[in-house]
Amino acid sequence: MTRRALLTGITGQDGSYLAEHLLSEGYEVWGLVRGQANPRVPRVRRLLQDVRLVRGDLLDQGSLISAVEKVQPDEVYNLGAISFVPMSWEQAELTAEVTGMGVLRMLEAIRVCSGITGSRGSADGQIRFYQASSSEMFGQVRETPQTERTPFHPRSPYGVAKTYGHFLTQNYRESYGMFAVSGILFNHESPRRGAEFVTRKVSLGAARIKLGMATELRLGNLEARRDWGYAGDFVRAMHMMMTAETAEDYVIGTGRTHSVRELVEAAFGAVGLDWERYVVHDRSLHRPAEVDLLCADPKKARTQLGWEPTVSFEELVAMMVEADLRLLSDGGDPDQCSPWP
Ligand code: NDP
Ligand code: GDR
Repeated sequence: MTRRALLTGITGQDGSYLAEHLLSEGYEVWGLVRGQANPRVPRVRRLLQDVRLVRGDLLDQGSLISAVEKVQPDEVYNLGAISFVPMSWEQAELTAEVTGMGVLRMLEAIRVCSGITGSRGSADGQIRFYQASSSEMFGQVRETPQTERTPFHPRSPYGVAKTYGHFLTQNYRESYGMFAVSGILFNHESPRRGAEFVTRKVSLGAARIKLGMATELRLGNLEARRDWGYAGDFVRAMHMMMTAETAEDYVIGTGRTHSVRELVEAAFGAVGLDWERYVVHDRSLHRPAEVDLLCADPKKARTQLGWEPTVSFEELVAMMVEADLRLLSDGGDPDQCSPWP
């Protein structure tokens, strides 16, 4: 029997890669899309032609119940969120509603549509649920590298909202016996990454300067360290968690950490430029509270799921810079269109 998956966040980076992966595994894939005239929906229709779309919004409980009733999924992947950390200070309440409460609404939609009313054990064979948890939950880290047992200390309204969603997913697993898992994913990037995130900002910046379209790149904190991996690798891990025998949470990352400064050096190096001549440090881009250092210990995923990343930091940066050089040379506007596929 063909398995059916429903994805929120289909118009985002991970939604696109996960949809492609699930289609290649023979799934029927549905994407939840919101808004009356969402400008990203035509792109999904064009580039993910085999994905079927259903209307709904993580802010609207009824719409999620209707979507789950209509699609009758075997698996739900909750990727939808306000995902840009700085925006979570500007719109903290909206972030709590979408990134935090949205998880509750989707879990409730699944619970109601599955007819789960009692306590644990009643949900066997029901809809499986994946929550896109984040390394931002670790925030101010007390140990490095971070594992599934490292305590959380989120440093932004986004991190706090994700922590709520994480514990709620665990709670629905414990309360109702639902197959509900969280992937604690560290930063993952690709040529499809939104232009507001630092890796894409840097790959676009280096490509623009190389092509004579810009003369400088303004960045905030150059000392922050992140464990950056490739999105294509990370969506495989999501699927592995959802098809595992037992419902468990996993840390997913490469186990290597680099500073923003090293990222810039690698990206400008890839186009043969000396970054120090072009990068301007801009204090106004610093965050009210920073996450200084993230580095995953993905041992559990490696040993229990057999998951391994396949793209190194250097390969990832080169891939993104090359894609942006091509996009800009072809006259593409990264704010309006995307370099998919
Ligand atoms: P993106 O920012 O690229 O995509 C976010 C998605 O959320 C978009 O499809 C957006 O749709 C959707 N969305 C926003 N608001 C709503 C809403 N009210 N109802 C339904 N959908 C909504 O994120 P990524 O693909 O990078 O990340 C996917 C998930 O994984 C997110 O939850 C993110 O927080 C989490 N995560 C990401 C990591 C990363 O490094 N990429 C690491 C760890 C966790 P629309 O087009 O309608 O705006
Ligand atoms: P992050 O990603 O906050 O880790 O969240 P982002 O790329 O925005 O920032 C990474 C680090 O780079 C520093 N930085 C800058 N960041 C941006 N965006 N722009 C700049 O100009 C800049 N200069 C320095 C930041 O201070 C930060 O330390 C991402 C998102 O995908 C989340 O949704 C996800 O949960 C986490 O990764 C894991």
